[in-house]
Amino acid sequence: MTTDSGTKDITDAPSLDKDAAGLVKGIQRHYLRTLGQHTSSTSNHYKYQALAYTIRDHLMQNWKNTKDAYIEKDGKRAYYLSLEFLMGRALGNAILNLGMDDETADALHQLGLSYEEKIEMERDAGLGNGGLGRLAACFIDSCATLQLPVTGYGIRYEFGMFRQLIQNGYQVEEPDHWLNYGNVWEMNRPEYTQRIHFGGHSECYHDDQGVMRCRWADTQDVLAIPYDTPIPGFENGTVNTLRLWKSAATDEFNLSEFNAGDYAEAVAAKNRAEDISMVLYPNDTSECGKELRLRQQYFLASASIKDVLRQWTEHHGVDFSHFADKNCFQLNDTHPTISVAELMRLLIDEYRLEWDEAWSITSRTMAYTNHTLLPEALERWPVHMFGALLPRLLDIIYEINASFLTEVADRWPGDVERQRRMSIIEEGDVQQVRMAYLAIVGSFSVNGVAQLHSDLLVEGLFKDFHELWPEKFNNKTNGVTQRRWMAWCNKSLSRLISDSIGNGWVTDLAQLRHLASRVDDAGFRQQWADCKRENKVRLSRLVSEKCGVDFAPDAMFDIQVKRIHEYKRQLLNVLHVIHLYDRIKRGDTENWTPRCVLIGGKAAPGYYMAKQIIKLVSNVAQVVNNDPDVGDKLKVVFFPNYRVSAMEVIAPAADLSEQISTAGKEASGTGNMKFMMNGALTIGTLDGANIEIREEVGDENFFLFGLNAEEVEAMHGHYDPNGIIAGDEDFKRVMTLLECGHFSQFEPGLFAEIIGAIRSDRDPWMVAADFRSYLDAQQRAATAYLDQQSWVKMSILNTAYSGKFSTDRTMQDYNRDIWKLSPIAPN
Ligand code: 62N
Repeated sequence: MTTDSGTKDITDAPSLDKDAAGLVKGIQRHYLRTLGQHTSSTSNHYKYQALAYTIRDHLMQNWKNTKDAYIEKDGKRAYYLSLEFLMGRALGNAILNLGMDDETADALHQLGLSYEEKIEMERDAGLGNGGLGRLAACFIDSCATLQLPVTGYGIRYEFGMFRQLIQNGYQVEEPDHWLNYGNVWEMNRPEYTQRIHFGGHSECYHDDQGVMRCRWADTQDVLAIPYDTPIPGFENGTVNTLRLWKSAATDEFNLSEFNAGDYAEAVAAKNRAEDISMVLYPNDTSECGKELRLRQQYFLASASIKDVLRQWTEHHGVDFSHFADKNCFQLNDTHPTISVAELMRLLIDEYRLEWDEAWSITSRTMAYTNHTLLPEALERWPVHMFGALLPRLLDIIYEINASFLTEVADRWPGDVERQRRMSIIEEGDVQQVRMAYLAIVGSFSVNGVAQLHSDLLVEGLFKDFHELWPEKFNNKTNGVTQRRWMAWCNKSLSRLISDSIGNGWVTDLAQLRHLASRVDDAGFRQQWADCKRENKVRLSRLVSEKCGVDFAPDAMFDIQVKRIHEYKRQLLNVLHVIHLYDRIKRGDTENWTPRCVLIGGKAAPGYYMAKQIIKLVSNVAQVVNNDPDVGDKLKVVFFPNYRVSAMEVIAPAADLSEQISTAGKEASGTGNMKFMMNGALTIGTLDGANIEIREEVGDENFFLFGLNAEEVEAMHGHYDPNGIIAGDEDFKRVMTLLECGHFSQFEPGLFAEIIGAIRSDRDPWMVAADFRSYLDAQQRAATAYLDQQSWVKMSILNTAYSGKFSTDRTMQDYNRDIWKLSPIAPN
């Protein structure tokens, strides 16, 4: 386009050809001109990069159009604040969402390159621990597909989740320097840098109008530099943004030290600033209490809120009267909850609003999602640490608490015990800031992530708050994105499904229910079984490569992958494996169902018991896999370095999904949904979203066992594991094998703590209580598997009834009840 003055518009880039020929040209151009590669024989990595740049080119115009449309429509917007975004690989997802899969395959074929090899060159973006981080990634995928104006805000960790090696059966952690070879998907935006304060002190002063005000003085500042990643919707022209902040030293920070002549101290200070975004904390439950972690939380909160206020004032000036109608922050657990105090601080100290007005805005803008019922996982920060690092924010929290406790006192006059219980500040040897309580007080919405979890929250942990503000509390059952967890990772099944019911399920997962009527079609069942088998062959190759064990594709693939934690009860799984081994050794193998058991997941580096459990799985695997009596009846592996890209191979190949947490402990689970969607049957307790999965698929297509949450609670004080063991011949033999050192021949006493935990009447996870019922359910599953015709029917029905568990549905629920955004389509 040429303007009146005869100049050309710099934003008016020529459009690109989406066909294979266009892609070939793009790949060739980037290989030479962007990457400077001259010979076709150099490493695959440059070829991956050339492809990734080419695909990225196709996102850019849509990204710009989406931003323009959001600005032009000026609708309400939401921000997903999360310390974790477990994105995995981006290339395949972008290709899928652009609808360019066939063209890409064709282009790579023309260039004599392998599609799969290029995909595998990409490092996972592992900026999360587990379910909570992956949920954030699925959420922003669905928001883009639904054309909701939602931006993700997080931290650009230099080191993501550690790489897990297994050495001599033990977990060994290696740093994950995932940016080593560059990141094609991020765009550095230094022009939006923010300045973040730490330390110093708060002081009062009179402003130019003589009004008494507070400010935060003598701070040590750090810069927050944004890096944007495009988040494409499915074939809809929308590309949303994930904005991740990197920390950097300020110039004058260095300069003042430099002028004082202390060069070394200047460089060290620079390091301290850059520490903030250096590493993801690998704890998936209890908070570590480290000051650096609190720095990370404030860094994210402050940078993100300032970024939103910058955009607001650019378009609306300093009139905040409609801010709460136009903006909503969703807090992913308590990790970014300091946002409540930071928004207050900015409105009061920087924009000079009155307290009440600022509070009205803040508490109509924040919404909090809880992801755990474990009391030890609730974040608390020592007041002294808080005050030293964020003095002005501590002032504000005290003031929020004071007016909150007045409200409590008005509602329950004289109930000082209740005030003590509900206070944001916990009294005791060391005073602590209770972040969950700050989140509840500061938010208009508080939600759990599955119905049972939400019910238990208001009956237990948050009971007092529910009595005060029942209207705040709600449930939003989790989901997963079917684009990654079916359309991309299970292409053969996706094709079969689309051939059968059309491809509407890709954006409307409920349509899968139309598959239910196909279960009586023997031809369809055969095709379904063929897809599963093909996926099992693919997983077998991976297992053979990573574990050196051969999985026979006709055996039942029995899989538990998730973080290693006592409440998730990988131990119960191992006890069952030992029981199967024991049966084989005793010759009790009539009507045997061959099984391949795969267990994978990372342990928090400081979690001793979790690491012992990994060692136990490895040792049991060692014995079982090398016993000639066992042969193909049973194989067991500990799958190393479980992560998003591994799940893309594992979920499509699973027959049986292990969801065996102690009832009332797993908030939701989301792996359970990925397995169900891919046609696995669940063996599970009445916990988290398992309950809803069973409701959807029907009891006859689900292997239920174990105590329910109420029974678990009632059992405390009466639990007698040693009695249970003594009364159960199978259990006794399993314990004998463990206790005689059969799985620790050269390391006597190795599993003493594990044995002690199983036998302890204070075992909070009650492994022994569910042992018998678990074995029975496993036997039902094994028997069912022998009838392949009926198993395949159940498999189809699991997929057919998985429609509820799409994050498209979850995001529509958040939007209807909490965010209230209008979808905006770009031009
Ligand atoms: C999971 F830094 N939580 C739930 F210590 N937490 O366990 C699972 F503060 O049931 C849900 O399905 C899932 O969330 C999604 O709702 C989870 O993954 C963490 O990863 C985590 C990370 C850091 C911390 C605490 C918990 C800490």
